[in-house]
Amino acid sequence: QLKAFPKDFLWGSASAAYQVEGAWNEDGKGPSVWDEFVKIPGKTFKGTNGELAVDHYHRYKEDIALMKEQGLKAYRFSIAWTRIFPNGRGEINQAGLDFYINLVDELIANGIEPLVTLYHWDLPQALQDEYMGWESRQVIDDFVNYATVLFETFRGKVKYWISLNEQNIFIQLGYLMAVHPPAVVDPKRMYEANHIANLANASVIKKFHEMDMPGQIGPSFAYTPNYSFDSNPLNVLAAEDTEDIMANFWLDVYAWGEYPIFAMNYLKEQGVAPTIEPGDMALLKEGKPDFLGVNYYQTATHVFNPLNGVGMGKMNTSGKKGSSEETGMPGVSKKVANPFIDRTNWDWEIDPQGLRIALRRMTSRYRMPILITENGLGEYDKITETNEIHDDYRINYLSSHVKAIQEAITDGVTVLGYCTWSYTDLLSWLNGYQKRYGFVYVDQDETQNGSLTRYKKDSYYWYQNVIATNGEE
Ligand code: BGP
Repeated sequence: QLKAFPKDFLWGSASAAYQVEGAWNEDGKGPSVWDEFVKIPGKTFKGTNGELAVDHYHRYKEDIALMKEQGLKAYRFSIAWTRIFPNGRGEINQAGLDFYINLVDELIANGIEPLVTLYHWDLPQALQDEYMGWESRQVIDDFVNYATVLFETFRGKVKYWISLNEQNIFIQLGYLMAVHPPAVVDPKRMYEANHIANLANASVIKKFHEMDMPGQIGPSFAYTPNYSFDSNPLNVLAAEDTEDIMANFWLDVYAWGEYPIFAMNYLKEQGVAPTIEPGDMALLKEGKPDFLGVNYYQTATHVFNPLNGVGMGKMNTSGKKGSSEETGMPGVSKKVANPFIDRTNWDWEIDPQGLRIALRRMTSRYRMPILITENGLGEYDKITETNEIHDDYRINYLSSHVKAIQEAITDGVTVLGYCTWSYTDLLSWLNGYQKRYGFVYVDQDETQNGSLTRYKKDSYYWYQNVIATNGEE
């Protein structure tokens, strides 16, 4: 017998500033690292960027009207730091702040709970130029200062805050795989920047609590649970080591203020462990979040990988199934296909049980409430001549994941809410506009040409019913 979803469960959906807003240089906004990065030829799919995106900046009322009609309970969005502080700090740009004041007011007026992400990857370029962004401890004060303005502005109005979105992703893709800014391959710099991001995250959470803010705050972690390919103990150990290096390495810090033992030893052996200064570990413990946010898309299955084995491969950003390269950590593990699991056209494994496993692992290790801040299916969608979008594949994906959440709740996990990725279609950082996630189709083709007209997909109506029945469908 499955337990029912809690009465006040936050049925939500999510987006991020750079991926939806557009208006990249309007009303005093300064450039972010992404505004600059997309100008480098070859960095994104066919040169797509978020300069116009889906023009949510000018169309937010229309988008919120669609949310209201659907019955959406919560909308997660991110604030662009460069709208508030065009150069990262200094004078507040009131016009930029006003946009978010209006957005939050409009959501609340329509009965939708705003869930605000402080940082979804769009670091002010000025701070990158001045002191190398996340590589300098100066970023900690600047981030706290920026967040404090938002806490003061939205005190009492915004009850759920996400500190950093997917620190594990922006750090690894930025400093190891070189596909996000600042696009370098340097593990030592990566772990240093990551440690500083941990300190910034803890500092902002600590500040939130010191200010006695009504509400809750936590980071969003991109959790890909790791499986062993089989019962060969070598492979089982490989999967456990991967879990330590790729997941516990962030989650243990958020929840406990400690780095996991095996992962840290591995980094020391590689000569890439971060520099820990006196006071750092105490600060990490003081910045304890109220919940853990999790972005769940897929699982990964591993075998042992010898020291001379495969390293970091290229990921599939083309949308051609099977085009991703082999990837692994020499001396630890290598990712292999899981014979029980199908994949998307971008080679992301579709594994609803993996979400239940993720929620249970996080709960048994940390015993904290969990907010699912992202989950969804990126696929090609077709619009018919009568403007319908029959995305049954997305409905299947989401509905099997909703079921897995209910199973996890029945198992004893505390889940505050569920945000699908994404509300409208939007820019996929590296995959352009052809990889769609939304309930709402946006007329924007892969060469960024389109009317930006919104159309409801079949999944829009499906979720409307999920919300109306509190998950019973
Ligand atoms: C997460 C990000 C989102 C979003 C999503 C889908 O990592 O937080 O911003 O983009 O993944 O990823 P993609 O666009 O690469 O398919």
